[in-house]
Amino acid sequence: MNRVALVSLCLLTLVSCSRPGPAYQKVTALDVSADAPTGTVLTVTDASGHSTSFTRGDLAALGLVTYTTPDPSLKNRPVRYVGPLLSDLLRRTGIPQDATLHLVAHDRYTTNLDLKPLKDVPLVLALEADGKALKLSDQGPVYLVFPYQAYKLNTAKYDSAWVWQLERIEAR
Ligand SMILES: Nc1nc2c(c(=O)[nH]1)N[C@H]1C(S)=C(S)[C@@H](COP(=O)(O)O)O[C@H]1N2
Ligand SMILES: [Mo]
Repeated sequence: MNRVALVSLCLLTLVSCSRPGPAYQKVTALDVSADAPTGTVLTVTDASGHSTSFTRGDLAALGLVTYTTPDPSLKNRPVRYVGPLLSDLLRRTGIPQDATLHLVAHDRYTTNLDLKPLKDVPLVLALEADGKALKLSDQGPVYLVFPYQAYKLNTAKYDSAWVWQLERIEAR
């Protein structure tokens, strides 16, 4: 076997044996457009009834990540979402990672989400889509998105948990 072939084979072996990287990348800053939503955008209530309010800046300060995932409400068009990990928001507010969350949207849509089967699946509280701040008029200011690009998730079960205009999270 010649040298090039041998090196290629070694590289291929390395790539196929290495563990997959995380399903997201870290991001340093949000889009700072002048019309980005201000004031409280999300209120989180723990199981004892204690509430914490978050502005867009508060949420960004949790740390930002991004991934590009097909969006089921947009005929699975790939969209690049940016926002904090839901897991980091839960850590900050003292809510267990395996809680059941009651999600409430501005349009009064509600749904319950059991996080137990989603351990280590990086759900993102998207604040930005394809480089633009999400506003109330386009699914924002907060949109809960799932890494469909990287995890085989039951869409019949989870499409309904992509809550847009998400205003409140209550731990049950
Ligand atoms: N705020 C809000 N989020 C929502 C909904 C809604 O009515 N309001 N519908 C849910 C449901 S049932 C589904 S299947 C997905 C996609 O909804 P769509 O098919 O109506 O676009 O969004 C979810 N998120
Ligand atoms: Mo739905």
